[in-house]
Amino acid sequence: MKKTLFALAAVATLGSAQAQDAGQINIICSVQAEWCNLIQTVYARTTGVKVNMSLKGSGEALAQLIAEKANPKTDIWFGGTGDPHLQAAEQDLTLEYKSPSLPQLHAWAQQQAAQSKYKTVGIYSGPLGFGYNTELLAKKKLKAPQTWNDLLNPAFKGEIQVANPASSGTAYTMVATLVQLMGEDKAFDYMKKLHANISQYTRSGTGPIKAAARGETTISISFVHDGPGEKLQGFPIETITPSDGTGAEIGSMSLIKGARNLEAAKKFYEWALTGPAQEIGAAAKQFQLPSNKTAKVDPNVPDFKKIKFINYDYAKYGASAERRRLIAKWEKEVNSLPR
Ligand code: S7P
Repeated sequence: MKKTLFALAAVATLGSAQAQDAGQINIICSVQAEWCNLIQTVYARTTGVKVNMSLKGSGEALAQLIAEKANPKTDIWFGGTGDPHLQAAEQDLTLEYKSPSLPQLHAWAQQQAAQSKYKTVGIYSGPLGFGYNTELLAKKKLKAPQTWNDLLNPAFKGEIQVANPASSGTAYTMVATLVQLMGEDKAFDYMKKLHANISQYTRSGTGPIKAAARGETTISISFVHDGPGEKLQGFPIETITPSDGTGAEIGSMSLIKGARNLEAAKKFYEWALTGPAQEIGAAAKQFQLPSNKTAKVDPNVPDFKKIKFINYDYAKYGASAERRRLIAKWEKEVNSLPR
């Protein structure tokens, strides 16, 4: 770890003059703790800036930003699914900022910025799919699910976990993906049937794959980039993306309107868009695809070329009214059903 920190500090792009410019920034960090902690350490050691980090999933982060709108305590929101970042932009919670580094980013990351009128930007992407515990499947003599319909197998009753879309950006990505893949009526019929096989709707989107890795559930609906990190810890977990098609998140970053440490936050924002800073994800065993085209892509990052993606409409499904409508419908027509 010491070696990694040293190497990362050496490649960080800010100079030593800035390193003496002590200040602070308040970040809500919506990736996993290992990545947040490594960013905090590397950035503070490289620049001298004190990084106050609060860890929250995407849905919870948006709720906090709405709650503190009149008196923002956050300067920057790093990571988390793109839809809530687009809603924050629409609700005027985030600041318009056009980074000079935009041309270095993949088209999907630039598109996220343009769609929000430059009030957010893509920092990584990751596909939605399934995690499964190989030992539990073998014990139950069951095959790994290949398609969305495979999850309806009655043998999986009580064996699947997914998060609750009201609190989780990951689960909202699933709802929006199914609606786009199947059409709204069929997607809701599907989710009603799936409900019978769900043991628990968790609060956070990363909970289900951790539960599958630890043998607490057989299958999770999750971002598949969260699988290799669990596997590297020795857990019997594999991931797959449905062969009939899936969606992907555009993990995003936003500057907060009314930020108290705006200049420091902008410097962090620029740093976070660089290739070396984006490689910190893989160093922390988090395997999303970096948005900066120059960042090295770790072999554990899912191979996007092998995945069948839907043409996800980020503008439509990132709109507050559409998200509210779909979540209310899910609560009423799906979550209220007995299991
Ligand atoms: O870091 C893993 C990851 O899956 O978690 C992020 C996000 O916080 C999930 O939020 P929810 O709890 O609201 O689902 C993702 O952006 C990221 O890829």
